[in-house]
Amino acid sequence: MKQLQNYIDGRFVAGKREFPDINPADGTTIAQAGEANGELVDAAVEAARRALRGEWGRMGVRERAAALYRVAEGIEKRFEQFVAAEVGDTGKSAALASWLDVPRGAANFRVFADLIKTAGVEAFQTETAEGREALNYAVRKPVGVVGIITPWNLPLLLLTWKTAPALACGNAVVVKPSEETPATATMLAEVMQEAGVPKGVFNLVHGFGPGSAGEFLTKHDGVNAITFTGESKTGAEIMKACAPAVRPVSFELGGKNAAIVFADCNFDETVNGLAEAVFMNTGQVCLCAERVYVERPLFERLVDTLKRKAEGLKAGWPMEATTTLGPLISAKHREKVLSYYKVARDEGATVVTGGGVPEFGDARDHGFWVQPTIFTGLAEAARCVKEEIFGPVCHVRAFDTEEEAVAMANDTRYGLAASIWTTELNRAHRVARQMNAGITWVNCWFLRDLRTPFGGVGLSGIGREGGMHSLNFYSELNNVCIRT
Ligand code: NAD
Ligand code: 6OD
Repeated sequence: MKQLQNYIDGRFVAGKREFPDINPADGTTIAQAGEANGELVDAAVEAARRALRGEWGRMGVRERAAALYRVAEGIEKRFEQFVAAEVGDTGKSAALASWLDVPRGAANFRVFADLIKTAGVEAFQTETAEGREALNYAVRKPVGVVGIITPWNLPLLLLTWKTAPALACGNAVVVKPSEETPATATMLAEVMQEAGVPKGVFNLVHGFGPGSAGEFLTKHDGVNAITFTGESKTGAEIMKACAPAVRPVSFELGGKNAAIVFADCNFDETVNGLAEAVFMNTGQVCLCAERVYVERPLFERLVDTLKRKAEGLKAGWPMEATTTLGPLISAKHREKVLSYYKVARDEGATVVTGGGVPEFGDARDHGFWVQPTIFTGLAEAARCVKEEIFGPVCHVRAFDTEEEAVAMANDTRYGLAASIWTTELNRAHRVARQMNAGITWVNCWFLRDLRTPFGGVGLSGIGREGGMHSLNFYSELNNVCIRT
């Protein structure tokens, strides 16, 4: 059985206890990962601190950027292996991992290497009261050791989304991937080693959250900042852990995202876009639309067409080219999603399609599959309209006026992403500006430019990453004021 080890100070280190890495497509154990205890987390943080004082700390921007380009190339050289590892851990289709997860893993390193080479700093010429002049300019310095904690839904994409800018800014990192998906993080450590990234710069600890590597990292005195992607309630726990040392945090958390469809939309493009927004990655993308509001004249046609799209998804083995739907990540997560399917029915929903578990008659029956599901008929206060489910499911509701649609879309404690589907330009701008969200897409969904601000409001997060926003979180600015 394959062993997935921690990576500390440039060496692979076995864990103190092992836990299974399970393939969600059929429930089989595909590897054993070694959990890092407190001692190993201490060793990882100390290695990172030493790296800051060593060769890495003295390296100029161009040399650091060159290391990041080598890491991007290293991912691309092992493209198929990364795809296979991501597919094994998540059950997502190889087609999706090849199109989204692995290319983004490499792109994250390239984009932030490019950016750090060209990033400017603020400078001001200041006139003093007595008529002299001062020159102010900011110096960008690394924050220090950054703890990076990531979830299981887009494992490589989300880990590299934080690791790349942190390293670009000259920090050393200790990363803790989800216990559900340890494989591509371990391969990334191999790539770091092959790319000649100095020892201690990138450290990997495997394990869980509370009472394990995740908690040890967030409470560690040697860590200067924590960046986290995951559930909102985990974010709250991490914030408490970081409070005593006033450790800065960047949080990308959950969502209960709305899509607003106006009757003047391009229907085919909209339904295709919605099918992606609801069902991509089996609905396990924080940006997925779980609430769809449709202008009344289009309601029945849209529900009917989206139903046919859902029923046309092919829940297949991940490596089959025709597969368009994977399983959920774990038995526990499936229980959660199925409990919401039940809650929806108890709350009076009409089940347009799905609502249960598919039967295959083969080993997939031991995996964690659910049917793609569409509900209608729920009150806006219903739990399934308010709470994040994180599965292949949405509720569709009709609206009569733009004001009503905006009010319902914004009636949430989350505020990550929204999408608006219309061909009326003025309406697109007007509605987009009113969205209580960090990201609003018009006539598209999850269309990314990595230089743009990414994050959410309310329960969806704290701060923004992306482009200069990432560089600003992963660096400290020291303003130098020189009187001339
Ligand atoms: P999770 O919060 O359960 O776990 C995320 C990570 O945090 C894991 O590595 C886990 O081991 C660790 N962790 C858990 N408890 C911890 C603790 N007390 N201290 C330190 N670490 C701890 O999330 P998940 O189930 O892995 O991921 C799904 C969630 O992530 C969904 O809510 C989804 O919306 C959210 N998400 C948000 C974004 C975004 O960009 N906003 C992106 C992806 C996923
Ligand atoms: O595209 C990204 O940079 C990003 N952070 C996506 C998050 C997706 C959530 O599941």
